[in-house]
Amino acid sequence: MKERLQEAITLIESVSKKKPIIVISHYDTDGITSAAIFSRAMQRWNKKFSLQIVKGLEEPFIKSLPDNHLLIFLDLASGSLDYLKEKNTEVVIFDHHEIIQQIPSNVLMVNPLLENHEMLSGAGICYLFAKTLSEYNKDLAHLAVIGMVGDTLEKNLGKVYDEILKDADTTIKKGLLLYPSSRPLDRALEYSSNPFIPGVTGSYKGASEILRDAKIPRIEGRYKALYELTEEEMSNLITAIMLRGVDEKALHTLIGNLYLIKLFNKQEDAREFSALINACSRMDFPHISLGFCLGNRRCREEAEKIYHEYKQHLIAALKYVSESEKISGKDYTIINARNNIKDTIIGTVASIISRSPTYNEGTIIVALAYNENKIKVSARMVGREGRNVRDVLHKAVVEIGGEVGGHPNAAGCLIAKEQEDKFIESLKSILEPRLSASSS
Ligand SMILES: [Mn+2]
Repeated sequence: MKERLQEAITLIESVSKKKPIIVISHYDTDGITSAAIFSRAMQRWNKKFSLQIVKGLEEPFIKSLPDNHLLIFLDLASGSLDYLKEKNTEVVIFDHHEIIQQIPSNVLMVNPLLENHEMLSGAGICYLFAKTLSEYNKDLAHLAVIGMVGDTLEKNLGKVYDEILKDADTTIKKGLLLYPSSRPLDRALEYSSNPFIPGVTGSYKGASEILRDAKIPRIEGRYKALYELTEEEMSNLITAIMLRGVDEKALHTLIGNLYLIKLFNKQEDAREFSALINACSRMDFPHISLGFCLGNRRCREEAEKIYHEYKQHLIAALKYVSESEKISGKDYTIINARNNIKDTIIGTVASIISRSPTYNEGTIIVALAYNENKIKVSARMVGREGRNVRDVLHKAVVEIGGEVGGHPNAAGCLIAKEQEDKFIESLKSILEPRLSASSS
């Protein structure tokens, strides 16, 4: 990795004398923190560049990029090598995604998968790049920690991350991974969607009650934050959550390390920042979260407003789902939210309810929301065992048209609004167990 990073620095140094630089990064938390680290490092290195944040790399977009520029990709592009081969210019990629095509000669790839290196997120790679450039960039390490939890890499950390965590002066505390761990617990519980706690998620009253049950007192008018709990309080809280129907096994997967980092001179939960950055992107304000990462106070205010709004959207959506009429059968539930839930959060809503104890393992959840003249469809499987939801969607859109993307346990598609009834009917017939064995 060291040699590759050095090569990248040499290449950027020489090509930047002849060509302008375009940097392109991904819109999720890891991509935004990658962009923040990279931008600051380039600025300190006196390199000018323009930056774009994108949701993905489609062929037309890559085609539209100019040839006489140095193209630098962060946290993406490992899967787009065949398109990049066509570009008549130098390309540098800092990424950790799978490399499925031959690396063309105009591309310099920095990717831990290439050399059996410890897995790093995009922000982790960008941080190593920045630190190789100058030790002064060590003050960007906290952003690499946010990227790490954004991409949920924390279950398997190696030596490089040990050092990054040290550079960021991170405090690590074991406990329940309920965020924000650095804010009063009543709010953290009210907004908790993972775990989804029946009677508590979305209800301030329920949150106060569970804290009373767990014997967690108010001190000077406010509840303790998760990271301030004693061991006994932590275990009381875990028991109280289990008593509300959250499965013990599911809860145990939510016990792990809390990462507390400093940003704006305060100790804060890295997961909370990751969620905030993600919320800004989902609400279409990636530049605000980028400014936030770079320490801009006005962006911080804006980002917090957007994040708050995003959480309210989510809570309102969950409330809508719990009260609305659903189409249910054996092992499936279809939620047609129409205009009642924003299309940008319908996937998150489907994910949250697929983790709620209301549904049995193997249940398929399909949620629909309008997006102008289209309908955004998100399908999730509850638990690990069950039908392949991507295949289910594929079958359902065969006749009406629509492109399906995703994985066997989480997939989505866009369909035309006129096809609403037809889609639901065809979905039902695929999900219903056959009433008779006869086929024509
Ligand atoms: Mn990533």
